[in-house]
Amino acid sequence: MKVLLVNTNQLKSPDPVPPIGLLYIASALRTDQHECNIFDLNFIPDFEIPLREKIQNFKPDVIGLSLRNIDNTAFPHFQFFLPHYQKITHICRSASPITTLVVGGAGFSLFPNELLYLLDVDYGIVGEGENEFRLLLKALQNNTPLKEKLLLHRAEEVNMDTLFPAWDLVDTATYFRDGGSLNIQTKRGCRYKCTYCTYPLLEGQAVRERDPVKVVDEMQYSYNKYGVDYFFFVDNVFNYPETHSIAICNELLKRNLKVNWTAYITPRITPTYRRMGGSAKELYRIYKEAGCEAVDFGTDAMNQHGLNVMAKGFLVDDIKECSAACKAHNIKFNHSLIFGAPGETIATTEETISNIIATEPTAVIAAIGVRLYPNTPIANKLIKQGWIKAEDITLEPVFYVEETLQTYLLTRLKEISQQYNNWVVPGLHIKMNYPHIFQQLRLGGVKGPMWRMLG
Ligand code: B12
Ligand code: SF4
Repeated sequence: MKVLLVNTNQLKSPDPVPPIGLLYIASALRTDQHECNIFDLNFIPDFEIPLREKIQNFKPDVIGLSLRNIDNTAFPHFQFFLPHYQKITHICRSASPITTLVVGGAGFSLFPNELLYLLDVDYGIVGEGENEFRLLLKALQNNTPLKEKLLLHRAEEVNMDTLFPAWDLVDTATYFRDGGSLNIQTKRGCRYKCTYCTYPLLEGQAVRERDPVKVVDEMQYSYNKYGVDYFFFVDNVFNYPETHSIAICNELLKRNLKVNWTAYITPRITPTYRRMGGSAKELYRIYKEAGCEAVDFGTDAMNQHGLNVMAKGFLVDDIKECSAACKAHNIKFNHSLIFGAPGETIATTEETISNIIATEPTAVIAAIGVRLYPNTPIANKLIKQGWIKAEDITLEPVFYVEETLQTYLLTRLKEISQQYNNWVVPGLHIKMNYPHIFQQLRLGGVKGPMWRMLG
């Protein structure tokens, strides 16, 4: 079958993101000899006529739309992408009314019922698309279209060792130049249960690892073919389990692959790793040796009350230990924070601010309020407490900001970010909204996450 996969994402902040999910799907579809093309809106700002022409010329049997972002989760000035998706589905439908339209992606998977209702499409696939999309195409090929419109990821588990993105279908070299890194996934799933977080919902709680050799094969391929020497590990938590991340580092070192990388890290050391004689200092030493240049800590708060409320499962001392280990090994680090969680007060807020400053981070990215998503523990609790109704947690972003703190946070975070050059507040558009400067820096060869430049 002829399949046109559309990357609908045009958001360039903080960086243009290559549609790696679509590329995994394309390579899975190719194993069944389907002919795949990718239409990438990231490179076609004014897409209406080109998309129409692409559909009319390629004549796909199926169009797969990847919906990544619903909004940019920035309170109070957020962007909302539903109208953009409605425009795209309308173009696809009118360009070829007989083509089957399928949607999927992280954004879709968070709000499948609402989006199926609001978008004129034939099928929606929730969760990982590799197997389910293949099954759907088989059914369409056999003229046995599936009865249900919403397909949950219920096919057998994706075999992590068969993953290999079809990088040849997008402009990988430009993505690397403009984004400063190339994405790669080493595992799926997150075993933690932070109260607000959607990642375990999207990828499950069981951690499924890729063979470290295959991970480094993929890195080697991108290095050889496109000159990629900076990677972004898109795992929810790269350092869980530590042993898997270390195995990847060892493989990089064995091959002497001279690349840098960055990742999302949880600031803690597991008891298992400690029992093996490990420590933060040792872990970050290995990371550094294997090319780790910058890590993004999912810290959220740095007072014990806030950490408990968000069920982070680590202590203020863990954050101190991991930050100090980064400093010791000259790894740049960012603390991502969420201010205004339930029960936070001025005192706990100030405690977080002073503790974070004391770790001497390269950067701090501060969010105001907790974006609520269906089925997360925090949303369920707030519904139970009567703060919000389940039906009000919908596509259009709702943020929980502790009521007594709203005005305080807006003023205080603005003040802090003026005082400290390395504090970024996306919701207030502070130090985030300079696309032209970012582009110049990238063209000048700056790699890695942009927050790196702040310290
Ligand atoms: C890593 C990451 C980042 C990194 C990306 C680095 C990079 N170079 O790639 C950074 C830090 C830059 C980032 C930024 C942002 N992110 Co982000 N990010 C993630 C994360 C953790 C993983 C994304 C990923 O690569 N997954 C791996 C790939 C393989 O999975 P996938 O793309 O989802 O694809 C699979 C399925 O979705 C499905 N699928 C995908 N497309 C399609 C299409 C069809 C037709 C089908 C059937 C299936 C299908 O199959 C794929 C393979 O299994 C997710 C959370 C998560 N766990 O998913 C958030 C997530 C995608 N991000 C999110 C957001 C909001 C953002 C930002 C807007 C935040 C901000 N304010 O800056 C920006 C936007 C950036 C941009 N330009 O678009 C949200 C999106 C939902 C929402 N609320 O709108 C998520 C889901 C997190 C959340 N809050 O829940 N992000
Ligand atoms: S915040 Fe990080 S550690 Fe916590 S559940 Fe989400 S992905 Fe897992």
